[in-house]
Amino acid sequence: MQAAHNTSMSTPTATTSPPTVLLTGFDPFGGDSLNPSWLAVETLQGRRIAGHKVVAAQLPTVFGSSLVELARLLREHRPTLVICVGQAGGRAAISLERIAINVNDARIADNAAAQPVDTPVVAGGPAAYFTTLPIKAMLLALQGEGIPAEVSQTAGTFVCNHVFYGLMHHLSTRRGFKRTRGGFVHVPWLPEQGQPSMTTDELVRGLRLLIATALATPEDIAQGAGAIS
Ligand code: PCA
Repeated sequence: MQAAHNTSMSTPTATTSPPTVLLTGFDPFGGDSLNPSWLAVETLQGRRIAGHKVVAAQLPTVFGSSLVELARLLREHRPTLVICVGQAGGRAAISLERIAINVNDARIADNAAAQPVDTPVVAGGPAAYFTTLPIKAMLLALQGEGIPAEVSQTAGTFVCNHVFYGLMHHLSTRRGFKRTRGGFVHVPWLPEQGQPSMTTDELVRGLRLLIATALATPEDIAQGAGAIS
């Protein structure tokens, strides 16, 4: 019998930090006093999931500066996985966003009183980017645990889509991010904000499962989830 050749045994671990998952939420906007995306995300700060360390950070609900802050976080943490999370009032399930589009079109002002209409997120950038998260595997994982979930074909045209597009543009064009996967997830209101809603506990459970599933699924599965129209 041959002895197993295990190179990881001889790799020094004292100075190497675990790979990082960057998880972001937003501050409250549009007159709300809380944002479930941040309340759920912040509970996961510093948690270990599948050998990765979670870094939780809040982004401002502001066109432009949200992306400046996201770029800083990406430079600082060099994550292997990025999931940006935002509130989508009126939705009844955790929405796994498929596509980010190159347009800002705000119906309300952002938290810095800006309200861009029909401007590009990135001038000259491609019309859209697809998520690089395994959203079908994530959908099945959530549904398997009885957590309401759906694939969404639009993240809107406000700050969430802006951040989603900016994230995907950064990952696909900047050096050093070729192997970083990322995407966007919308969450419903909390019960105190209105209906339909999900509780913070359920959102946290869902986010943990999304991270674990993404880390365990290098290639997404083929599973139909599209609407018939
Ligand atoms: N939701 C908004 C921006 C911040 C948030 O949590 C959106 O869906 O664009």
